[in-house]
Amino acid sequence: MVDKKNYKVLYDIESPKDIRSFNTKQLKQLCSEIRDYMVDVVSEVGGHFGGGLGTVELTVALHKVFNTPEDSIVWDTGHQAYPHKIITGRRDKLNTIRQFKGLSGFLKRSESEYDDFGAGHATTSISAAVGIAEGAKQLGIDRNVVAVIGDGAMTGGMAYEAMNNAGVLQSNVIVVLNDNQMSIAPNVWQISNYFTEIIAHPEYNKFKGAIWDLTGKLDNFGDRLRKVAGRLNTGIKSVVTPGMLFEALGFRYFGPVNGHNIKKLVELFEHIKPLKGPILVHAYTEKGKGYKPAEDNAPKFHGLGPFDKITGETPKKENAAPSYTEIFGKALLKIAKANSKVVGITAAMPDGTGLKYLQGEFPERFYDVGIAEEHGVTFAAGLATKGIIPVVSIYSTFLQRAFDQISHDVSLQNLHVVFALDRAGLVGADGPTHHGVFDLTFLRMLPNMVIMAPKDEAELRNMLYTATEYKDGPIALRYPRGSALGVKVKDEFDLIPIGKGETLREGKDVAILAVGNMVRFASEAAEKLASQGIFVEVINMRFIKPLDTNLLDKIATKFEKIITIEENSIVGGFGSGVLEYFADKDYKNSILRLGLPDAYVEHGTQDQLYHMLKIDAEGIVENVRELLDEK
Ligand SMILES: Cc1ncc(C[n+]2csc(CCOP(=O)(O)OP(=O)(O)O)c2C)c(N)n1
Repeated sequence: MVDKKNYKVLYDIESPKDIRSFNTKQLKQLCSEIRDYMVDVVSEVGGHFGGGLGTVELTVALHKVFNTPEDSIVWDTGHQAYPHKIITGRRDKLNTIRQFKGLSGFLKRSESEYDDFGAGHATTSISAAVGIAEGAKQLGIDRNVVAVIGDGAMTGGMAYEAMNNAGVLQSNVIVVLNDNQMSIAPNVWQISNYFTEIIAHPEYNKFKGAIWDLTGKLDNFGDRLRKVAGRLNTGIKSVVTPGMLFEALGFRYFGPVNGHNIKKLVELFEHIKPLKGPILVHAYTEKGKGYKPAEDNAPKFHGLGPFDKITGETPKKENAAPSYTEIFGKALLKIAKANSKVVGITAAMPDGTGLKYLQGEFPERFYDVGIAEEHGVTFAAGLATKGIIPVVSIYSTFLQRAFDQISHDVSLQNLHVVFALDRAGLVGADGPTHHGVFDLTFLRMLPNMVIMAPKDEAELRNMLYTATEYKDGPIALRYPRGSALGVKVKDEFDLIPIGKGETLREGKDVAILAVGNMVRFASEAAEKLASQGIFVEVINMRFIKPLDTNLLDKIATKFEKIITIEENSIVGGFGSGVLEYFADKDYKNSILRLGLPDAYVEHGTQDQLYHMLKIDAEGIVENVRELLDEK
């Protein structure tokens, strides 16, 4: 519970303008109160946490020094922007974060004029900031533009594409590298080893004072040092200027700086504010800073549900069935034990994808490529050319990044790569940036691709096994976020015949062709409708591609009215595939496609969203009755 009495300055802040006159003591007080407020609120409602605790001083210093919102701050990914939300007029709504109709968990342009650029996916900030800076240049406006990017996000290639471009253009962008050495899991950023080596180097420590001077007061000395450094060989030079890598890309490097020293940060930002051209500020921070349980367990506190404020303990879920992720991860391990060709690839999500089980037992057959989905896919394609069976486990929403790699490197060459798309469908609180609702569409258009969606965890295991055994080309399975259904799972695996659906329930009035998670809702709806005298045939199609055309032919003759249902955009997805087949065959049945609309769906719980979109059991009942004109 938030008790206003505990706060001396926080409630005086309605916008960043209110902190511009603060002295260091007041700024420190504000930082401490922002942390307390985050603990108070997030412990009650859940949300992203550790990243925000690590950016408190950076946030306050940036909003103090820069004239936001005229100046721009672009936060990468956006999960670390809770302090930013708190001081940009959203303090009192923070307790609605990630809830239906509440604040977004990420950045959102429509939410605040201080959110210069929407985010949710990683590694977009520098590109967007360069665009904003060049936009200002085009319009003849003088504007400072800052991108704040984590070391995790720096494992994504787009950061380097953007820096290269900024260097070529000599754009007025300031990139703040928020380096806490963590992604969600420990980061796999090779460059951080380079920094660690330099910073531990005795020569660097000899020059350290001068390096810091480069960032501020003794600038002339800094320039002289640079000239000296310029004459040294590369190895020694990098010791004197640890940011040589960034300098090679055309950036001036400042740092490393302690990202929790508000006084130093303010001085530094004041100093660089008038400078022109691309600048990189390297700040070391600690994820979870100031809240012991989060400092001690950064992965857990990256994002979580409500927790005990004093102990950091999260309540145990009672009797919940295991998640699809866990079922997948354990099944993959079992398959890998029997088939030494199978390896797993994750893009920075070993826990989130369940690959941690494989990692634990076969670390040499587990690859964390960083937040580099594009590379991960082409890397898998390379492995597949040598007969390795890569299982690429990426959330549906993040796989969007790698579309060309799936097409050009995998499908076109018809390589046996297994795509395991976790979090497919509506993900709930993370909202539109994270809903995985386009994969059926973007995979279905690709030649050679097989696409499956299990109705429950038993089928998920069998589909994964089938995918690893299938040798003919790329094959994908997609499954939802959250707990599985709790059905009985037998230990050994069964092969599922490719392109074969199954009839789960016979009916006579209407047929529902369902895939994945929607099969259970269709079955529940059929049960309800039966008690109302309406008899629905329920078919688990299993395969979005290839479609079971024998089954479709039979359905076309047996039923006049057919419903397709999928947890994907109805544009170009499973229902579209059925429609195309019916059109090609000149079948005249009437087909109603249920699924997600051609619009970005907001955040809320999964159940709220299913209900809103009328694709839960109740919604299907309504749809069927309307279709049969019996309402
Ligand atoms: C393209 C993409 N892949 C994966 C993710 C999932 N994800 C969210 S935050 C995060 C780690 C980010 O690490 P970093 O940038 O260092 O920020 P920190 O949390 O450490 O502050 C990951 C992998 C994502 N948001 N976007």
